Amino acid sequence: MVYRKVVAILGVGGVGKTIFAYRILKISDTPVLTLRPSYYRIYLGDLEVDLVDVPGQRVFDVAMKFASFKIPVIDRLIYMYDVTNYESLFAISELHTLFIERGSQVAKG
Ligand SMILES: Nc1nc2c(ncn2[C@@H]2O[C@H](COP(=O)(O)OP(=O)(O)OP(=O)(O)O)[C@@H](O)[C@H]2O)c(=O)[nH]1
Ligand SMILES: [Mg+2]
Repeated sequence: MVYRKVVAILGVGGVGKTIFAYRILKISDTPVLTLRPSYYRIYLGDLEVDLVDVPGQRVFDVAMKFASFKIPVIDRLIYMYDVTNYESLFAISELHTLFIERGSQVAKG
């Protein structure tokens, strides 16, 4: 039995989402601006993880792009911020608020 989980990486532009995915996959490239969603598959024993790297620069942009993918089930969210950029930390809470609002709309509909 293979278990499959979908994990999305969220955070504003430039916080290191793509390089984080690259590190996990041991890809040594330097990432360029992410314009499209990228899916990376990771195998951990009998767990199959689809890591979703989300494009977008500002909070609303990231949230809208993420919503537009219409991923049916997301098991985990990874929120990333840049420790040298205070605003990118606040952005996480704004992103989470937008995500919860969207989630409750889906639940109501
Ligand atoms: N050395 C080092 N470089 C980092 C780290 N995080 C990010 N960077 C660099 O910062 C830049 C932005 O990182 P990305 O991984 O592209 O950031 P992103 O969140 O995917 O940003 P988007 O361009 O919006 O997709 C890249 O040039 C990375 O090489 C880190 O922890 N260590
Ligand atoms: Mg990126």
